[in-house]
Amino acid sequence: MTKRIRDVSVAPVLMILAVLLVPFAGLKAGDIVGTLAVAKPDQAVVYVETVAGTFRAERAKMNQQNKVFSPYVLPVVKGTAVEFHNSDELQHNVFGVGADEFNLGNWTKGIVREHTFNKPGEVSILCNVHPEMEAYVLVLQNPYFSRLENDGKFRIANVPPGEYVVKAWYRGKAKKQTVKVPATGSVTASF
Ligand SMILES: [Cu+2]
Repeated sequence: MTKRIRDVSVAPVLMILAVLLVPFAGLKAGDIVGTLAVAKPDQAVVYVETVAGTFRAERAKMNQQNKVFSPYVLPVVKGTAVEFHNSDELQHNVFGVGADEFNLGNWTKGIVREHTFNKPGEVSILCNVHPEMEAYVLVLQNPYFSRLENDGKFRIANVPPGEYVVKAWYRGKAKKQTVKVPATGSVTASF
């Protein structure tokens, strides 16, 4: 009789503990940090190749100004609609080759056209009016990517714990390595 009373009184406490602790189990995540020694840090992206799950695509923007695409490389999650802006007093064109092929035609200042990137991979962005213009859209599976600070440092934050292939992309070439992300803290990827 005494035993039964004790069991009954403990059960609700255990249930409350379980309810409190379970959500925190899903919040465990670590960071992937490192440095990429490249001449132009704004032309690099470091990203995790594949992470379990499906991820929401945000909208993104690429500009054309002074006959230069900006940014030089735009990482996006698959399904992202990218707006292409023309900020110059002349005609530009936008076409893509590589993982996705399209041509948005030519247009003048103030007009915005867009393309939705549904095919994963690297897409070269070019302008057939100005052959010297070049940029890239990297269509990625997940939002775990990072640009570089001016000193080459990167941090991919809040990655679910596990083993991943990390790629360091720079001006059309990529190096890769495998890292094990801890439940808390960070792991360094040395390229
Ligand atoms: Cu142009």
